[in-house]
Amino acid sequence: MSEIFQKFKDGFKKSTLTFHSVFGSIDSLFSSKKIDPETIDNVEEALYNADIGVESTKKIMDEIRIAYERDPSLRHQEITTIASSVLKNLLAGSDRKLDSDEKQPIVICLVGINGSGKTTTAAKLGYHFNQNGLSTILGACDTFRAAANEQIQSWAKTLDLDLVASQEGADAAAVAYDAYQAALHRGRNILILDTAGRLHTKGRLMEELKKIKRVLQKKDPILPQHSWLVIDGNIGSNSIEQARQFNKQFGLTGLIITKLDGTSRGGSIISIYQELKLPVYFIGLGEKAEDLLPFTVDNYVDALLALKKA
Ligand SMILES: Nc1nc2c(ncn2[C@@H]2O[C@H](COP(=O)(O)OP(=O)(O)O)[C@@H](O)[C@H]2O)c(=O)[nH]1
Ligand SMILES: [Mg+2]
Repeated sequence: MSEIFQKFKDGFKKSTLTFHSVFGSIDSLFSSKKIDPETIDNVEEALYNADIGVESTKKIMDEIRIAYERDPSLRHQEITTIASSVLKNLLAGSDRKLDSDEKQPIVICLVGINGSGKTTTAAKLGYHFNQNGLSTILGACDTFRAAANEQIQSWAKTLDLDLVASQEGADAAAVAYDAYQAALHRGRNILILDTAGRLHTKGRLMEELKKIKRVLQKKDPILPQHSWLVIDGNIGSNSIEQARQFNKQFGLTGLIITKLDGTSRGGSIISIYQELKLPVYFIGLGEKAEDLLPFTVDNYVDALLALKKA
């Protein structure tokens, strides 16, 4: 089994447990034990608890009930196979990789509410791309809190990342501009902009984000090529309204969903994708630098439902 799939499995352990609780043990998921109507109800409850969403749960349950009517000797393993194929269909097209052939430096602007994981993710992204042969530089555009600059500086030091730092109260757009200039001059492949957390309802802070965009676009109208919303996976489907507003006001090109390791609601990726139809580039499965993983539908669904044994 690949190391990356193992990380998905470990990361989604809490969500997987919700699903497993229906069957009693991991082994019985793969067993040829017949199911009964009670198990079917329990599966439905487990899917809700994993935050897969009403629509998606209904689609899976419809398929399971049809299959059960057709064949009352349906086995446990067949239920998971049905769930897996419905989920993979629903998520088809949701996984996306950065195209490293894009015009460089590729600018990725991270936005989202306070505490969603932007700063940590900016550092993890820098580390990930560096590890994969793409040079990066970070721009510390969270000038709102004094601690923000220290936090990103400490990450940069630990992970040996290039950083354009800032001062509390500085103009975030000016920092973005300087960071872009630095990326150009130093020939970096990717510039990652960390920004201040804001509620989508706070007009002034939204204006600050728009200004970052305007200033970059003066340099090149295609900038920033990527605007990714960083969402806390613990909040799950409750974050959909927040995402809609960011999308409307700032324009999003993708998502990063963090903290999926700390929740049993790891199915939230499905409901979020169903609503927003924005591609998911990475997911966060822990606090360490290497805990940001490129999102793939197969790894995700197989890990969530524990379809492959570790
Ligand atoms: N368990 C876990 N914690 C995370 C993950 N991503 C971020 N965090 C933690 O979430 C907290 C807030 O992160 P931060 O990057 O400061 O959020 P920001 O306000 O959006 O910049 C920090 O304690 C991070 O260590 C993740 O994928 N898993
Ligand atoms: Mg931050």
